[in-house]
Amino acid sequence: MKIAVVGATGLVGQKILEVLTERNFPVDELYPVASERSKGKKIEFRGKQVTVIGMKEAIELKPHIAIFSAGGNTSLEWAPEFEKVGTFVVDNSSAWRMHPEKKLIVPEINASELTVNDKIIANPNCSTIQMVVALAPLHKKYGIKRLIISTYQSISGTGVKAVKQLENERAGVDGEMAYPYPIDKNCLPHCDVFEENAYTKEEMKLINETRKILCDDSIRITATAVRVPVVGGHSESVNIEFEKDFDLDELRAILAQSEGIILQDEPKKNIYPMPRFAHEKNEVFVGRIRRDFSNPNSLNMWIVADNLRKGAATNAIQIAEYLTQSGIVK
Ligand code: A2P
Ligand code: 11C
Repeated sequence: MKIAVVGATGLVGQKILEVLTERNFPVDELYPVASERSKGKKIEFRGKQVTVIGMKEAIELKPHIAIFSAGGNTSLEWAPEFEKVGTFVVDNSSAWRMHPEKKLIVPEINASELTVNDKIIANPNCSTIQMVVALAPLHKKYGIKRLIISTYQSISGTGVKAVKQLENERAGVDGEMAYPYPIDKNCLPHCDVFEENAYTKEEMKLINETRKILCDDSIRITATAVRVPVVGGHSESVNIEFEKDFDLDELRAILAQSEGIILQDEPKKNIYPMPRFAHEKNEVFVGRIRRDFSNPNSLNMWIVADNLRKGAATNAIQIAEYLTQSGIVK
């Protein structure tokens, strides 16, 4: 396979190269693409130095699959150009996620919807991916009526600039700020920009993308997304109201048997999901599962995953794996 990684010098791009190697993805030729200012730079892939090329050059090379992680505007402009030469694009940005004709894919849930006609495939937002992996099997069994979500999102979701801000703050030096306030010893109820309705874009992604992936616009969802001084790994407190009542042991068993989920739910032994534990893992960790005694058919759970892996690189590569293994990409 000829694989282009667009945004190869970025945080997610670098993770994509790492995960391609770890999962032994069949890459015969790798085309790392970045902005004009990075053209000619060398990056390492599978122990070899590979030269970063520009977008036009990559399109001429007609890769089988291009995995994009270079921002929404880059995807809007360039994904259709790759499509024209027959490349399948797996896009990590928000550009195509809510497009009515583009599919929003989490392989454990809906990869089987993909066909040869899906040339631009959207990878959901990191906080959505980890949550729907846990929700989908429960929705199937008990029917989700309403979700109340609070997130505790790490700074690597913002990018290199935010990681640098925290390092500078901890070292006591001045530098460029990714956030309007210090992030060390702080929590910002502010992920991505505010919209007219007083929710942030991140909160609206959780609402809209979840409904699209679970194919159910009737689910009522509300969310508060918070940035915390954790370098990697997003955590989420999710309150779920179901249509049907549930047996907690049965519900736990469903989660434990579901693909991509690791149940960590032994609170008496202090076993519950945490970003430190989820770091560099591809699975979604679920715990603190307990009945919400204030409302019928309801429970609370705590969901954690590595946002650069399952939230971005791993999910995108699982989509690429499905494309090759199903014979959609030949
Ligand atoms: P570059 O390193 O040349 O700026 P991050 O989100 O971690 O900042 O990474 C963004 C990635 O997207 C980087 O690899 C960046 O390349 C790349 N990128 C940004 N703008 C463009 C563009 N117009 N065309 C191609 N790649 C881009
Ligand atoms: C964050 N979820 O943690 C974001 C990062 O729409 O793909 C990814 C933004 C996106 O801030």
